[in-house]
Amino acid sequence: MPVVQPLAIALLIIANLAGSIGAQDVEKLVNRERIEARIMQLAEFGKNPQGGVSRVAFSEADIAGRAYLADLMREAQLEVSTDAAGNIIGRREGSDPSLAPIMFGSHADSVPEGGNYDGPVGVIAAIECAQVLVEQEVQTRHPLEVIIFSDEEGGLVGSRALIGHLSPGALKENSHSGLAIGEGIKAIGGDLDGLDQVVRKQGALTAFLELHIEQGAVLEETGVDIGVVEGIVGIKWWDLRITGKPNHAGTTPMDRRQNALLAAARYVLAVDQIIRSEPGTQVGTVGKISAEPGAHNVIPGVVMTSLEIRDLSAEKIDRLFTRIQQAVKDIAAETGTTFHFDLLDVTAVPAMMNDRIRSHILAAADTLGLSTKSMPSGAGHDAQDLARIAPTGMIFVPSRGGISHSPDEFTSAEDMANGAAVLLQALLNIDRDANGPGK
Ligand code: HGY
Ligand code: MN
Ligand code: MN
Repeated sequence: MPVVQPLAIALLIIANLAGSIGAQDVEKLVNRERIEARIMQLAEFGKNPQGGVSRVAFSEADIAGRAYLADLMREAQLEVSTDAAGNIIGRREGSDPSLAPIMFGSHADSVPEGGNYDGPVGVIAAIECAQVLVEQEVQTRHPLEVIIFSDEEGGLVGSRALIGHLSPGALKENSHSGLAIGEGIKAIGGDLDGLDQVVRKQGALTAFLELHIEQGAVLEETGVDIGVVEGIVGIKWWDLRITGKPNHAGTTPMDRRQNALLAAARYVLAVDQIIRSEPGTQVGTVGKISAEPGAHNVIPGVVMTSLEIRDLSAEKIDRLFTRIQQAVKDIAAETGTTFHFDLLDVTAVPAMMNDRIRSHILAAADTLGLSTKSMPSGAGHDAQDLARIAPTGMIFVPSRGGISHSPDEFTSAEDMANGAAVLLQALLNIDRDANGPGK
């Protein structure tokens, strides 16, 4: 994979900066070593002995990691604040206060037993961009806002609050930390009474950019440096309770059981079969399951499990769910059980990225001599919320082996530096785009 040498990155960005702002000093630009060191330092917060991290939202590790990142923001001379939803925002004024800010960032919370790069690459790179601009004494026209969204992994909580879609019901949903989301927001310095102050309306931002690891294998397998995201899938989550009848495992004949776990097994197979039965890139997952009372000699009376369906089309998600509901009706009748789905209020709608922003990202990568591929995102991201109020773009860098949400998640320092350089170049392009979204 062609690795653009830091010096080449520096020279190319300098040419840009110099063209618009003045002579610059080479080695201070996108600093690959600094990015890697900061990723590794952040990885210490919630570190797992087997590798990777469990820095789940609202945990002590999350709180400590957020404090570390806020300090890095201050080092980059950003004005740091935490909004009522717990989003951390580092702001830097532009030369034209009449312009709406360019916002860029990602999340720092992880899934349980996750990796060190999902979220942090976008956050550390965003801070790096701010730091480079300060070091180069470059002031953009637009104000800049670096953002660390709260609880991305628990349902895009911080970004949904920012667009005014965090419902009271969502605040009651449980988070991986064990706290209800509302309690978690308070634990990280948010204020539930101030959530309406968090909301940004259409037009409040010139653009939003997010750098993120691909979390898939396309870039690595095609040898491409940068992914330019076309659209982000919609995601729906359900909890499912399957109720049968607990009974003695020794004295209950096989044909007289109402076995909730047998029904669950058939449900899992049905989901897989239905999701695979249609052409397209949809995915469906049963990720959680527990059987009660959970004893060798008791026929399970209750199973608590889950369902997640993702696709670029919201209509297709609903159609597939309807088919699954039909299938479970038959399973319930044949096993003497009942199924109850509960749609969680933490779903995300599909979002297409902004063409003009995508063209700035493509031009940025081209300026830096990096190869690009336009592609959908199978993972959900805060960018899909921001796309509902601002022209939005996403930049992907390769994930080794396409692995993510795992201790084996890895992205090389070179790829992280490439991503940060494209992020910086793209935001400079947007800043100078006189006919752009923010003028
Ligand atoms: O689940 C996702 O797609 C994202 O990593 N939150
Ligand atoms: Mn994730
Ligand atoms: Mn992520």
